[in-house]
Amino acid sequence: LRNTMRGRLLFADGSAKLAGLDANRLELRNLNRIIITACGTSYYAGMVGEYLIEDLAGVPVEVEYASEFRYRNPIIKPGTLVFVISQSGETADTLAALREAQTKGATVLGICNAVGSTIARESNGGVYLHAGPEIGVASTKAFSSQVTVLAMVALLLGRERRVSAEQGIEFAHAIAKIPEQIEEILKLSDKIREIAKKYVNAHNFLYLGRHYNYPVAMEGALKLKEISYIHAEGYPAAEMKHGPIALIDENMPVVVIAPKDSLFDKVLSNVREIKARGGRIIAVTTEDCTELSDYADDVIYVPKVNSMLMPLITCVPLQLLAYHIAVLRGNDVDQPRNLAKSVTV
Ligand code: F1P
Repeated sequence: LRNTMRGRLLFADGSAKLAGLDANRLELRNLNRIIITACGTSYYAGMVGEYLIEDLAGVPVEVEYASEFRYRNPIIKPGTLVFVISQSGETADTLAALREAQTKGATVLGICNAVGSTIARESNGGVYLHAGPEIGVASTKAFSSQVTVLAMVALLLGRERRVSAEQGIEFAHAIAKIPEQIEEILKLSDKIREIAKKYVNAHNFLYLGRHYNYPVAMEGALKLKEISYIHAEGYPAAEMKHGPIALIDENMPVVVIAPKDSLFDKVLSNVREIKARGGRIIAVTTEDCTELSDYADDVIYVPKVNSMLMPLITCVPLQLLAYHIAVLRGNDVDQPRNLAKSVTV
């Protein structure tokens, strides 16, 4: 994450085509619509990107699974810019989406980790994450780096449209503080292991979040599925009433991402509903929250940051929770069964 943020993304990378955002200034200036397409964790990073770009720049964004994009007939008109996101740069569906978009005349910018990968080479431009190799199959630091790059894309687009210089500087400073704040969360690993011990035998988990933390809920659930083989679903907290609430009982832990922000009261009302149905709650909230300890069985406190950057913070305890549950279950977290590092077929 530090490398991604140190500005290396602004410089050309030898033979590689992903020369950074500055190299694509023209494409970024002229766009009127963005499509982001990716698979798995990269897709959830794309969802955060959608929120960021629409909030900061007011440009309409659609996010679509690359695994679907290739099978339908997406409308791409002049002024549509396509971003493909892939840690490995080799995911077959994402590569196919890239080619489909290019066939339709779109400029495609890649956000990739693997230097010289096929997606990096075939993209018309873009950004390398420089996050270092992902040792495990399940993406973790790639997610943080992808969201960081998307925050920078949003900031750049916003500065050219409606974000003032002061707001831009404040946002950039907030991004720069994130690595230290993540270091603080990593110190909670032992505490999260203790929490994990209580839930190691669960068969189903529900993850809930609102707004910027909805994609994090999806990503948290994916991490648990990938490495612990426990079924988990991520939902927007307000959707709970439209179905998943029927599942809630003492056997299904609910992970609620509930930072103390403008939506906190709404999430708290979800928490009360879960409690009233005997559900067990693991809450992730910010250090200034005093209310959740009355309802949640376990509370993980994280530093408070700008709501737009909260996914960079809240994803980490969820990664640690999935990691500890998986280790306690005796799983190989680096090589989970049935999963490939690059899904090339
Ligand atoms: C996409 C992805 C990862 C997941 C696993 C399988 O990969 O779904 O998010 O953790 O590794 O592939 P990529 O296109 O980002 O490399």
